[in-house]
Amino acid sequence: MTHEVSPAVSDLLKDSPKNWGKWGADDEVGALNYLGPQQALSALGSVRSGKVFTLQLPMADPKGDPVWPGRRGAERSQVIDEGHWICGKAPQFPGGQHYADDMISAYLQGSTQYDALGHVWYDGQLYNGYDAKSTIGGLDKVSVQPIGEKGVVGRGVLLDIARLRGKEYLDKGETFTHDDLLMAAKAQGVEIRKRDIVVIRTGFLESFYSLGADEFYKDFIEPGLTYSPELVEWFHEMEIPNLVTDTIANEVTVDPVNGALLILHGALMRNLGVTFTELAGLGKLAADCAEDGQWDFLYVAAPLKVVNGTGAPVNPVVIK
Ligand code: UVW
Repeated sequence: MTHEVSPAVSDLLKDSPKNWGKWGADDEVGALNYLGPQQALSALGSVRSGKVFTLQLPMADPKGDPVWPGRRGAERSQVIDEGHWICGKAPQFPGGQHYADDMISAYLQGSTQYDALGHVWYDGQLYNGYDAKSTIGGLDKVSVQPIGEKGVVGRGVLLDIARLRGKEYLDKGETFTHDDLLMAAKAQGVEIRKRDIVVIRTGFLESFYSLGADEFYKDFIEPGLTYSPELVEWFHEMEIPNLVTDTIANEVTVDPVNGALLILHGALMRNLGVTFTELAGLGKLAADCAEDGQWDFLYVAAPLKVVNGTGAPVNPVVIK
C-alpha cells in the first residue's frame, strides 16, 4: 500500500516511550548502557563449540556493494604497487623492500555498519534531546565514536524469519511483527532474554548476490519489521541494546499501515537509544545454527571510532 501523504512521524510516535535522561543528560550510547561486565560474562555461557563467525559483508567488492539507493558502494583505489617499481616511479628504500598502499572512499552507512544514535531524528531533536543543529557539519553529539569507545559485548540471539516462512529470502516489502520474532524464537527453541542483542535474518541481502544489482534495486523496497506500539514496548521492556539485521535499514522501507518511511529509526534509535547494526551477513551463521540447533552466542563488535561520524564500518564477531 502506498500513501500520498503519511502522518508525521512525530504524531505517530507522540506517546512512544523514550529513554532520554535515563543515563544522564550527557549520555551518548543509549541502550548500550544495558550492557556491562555482567552481560559480557553471562554471554560466555553461550559459547559451547568455539565456532567463530564474522558478519561483515565483503567491502569495496569490484562487483558492487549493496547500498541504499542514492549512496555509492565503497571504492578502493591502489596508490602504489609493484607496477611502480617496474616503471621506475617508486622510491628505492635502503634494504630494497617494496610495498603496496591503497585508499578507500566509502559512505559510512555504506557497508556493514553501526549507525550513530544521531543518524536519524525528527522534531529537531536527536536521541537524549540533543539539538538537531548539533549535526551541522558532523555530529557533535551522539556520533558513532562513543559506540566505538564502549564496544558491544553480549548474548546475541538469531531469529531467522526467512526460515520461519520457509523461504530463501523474504520478498520485497514483506513485513513481520514482534509476534513473528517470538514465533521464530519458539520454532527455533531459543529463549530471548532481557538485554539480548537481537539479530534478525531476512535473507534479503543474499538476493543482491544471487539475483544481481538490477533485480535488487528494481522497485526497491526492503522487507522488514513493521512499527507497532507493542513492538516498541517489547524492545523497551526487554531492554534490547542493539538490533542487527541483514537489511540496509533494519526495518521495512515504507510502513504499510501509516505510510511513513523508516519509522522504527525514530521509535527505537531516536527515542529508546537502541543501536542499529545494518547490512550484516548472516547466511553462514544461520546455516550453522540450523545445523547444530544453537541460536544463541557471544556477540562482540566495535565500530571504527570516526570522530563526528554518522556511522562506521564494523565486522562483528560471533562465537558459538
Ligand atoms: C537511511 O538512513 C536511509 O537508512 P540507514 O539507517 O540504513 O542508513
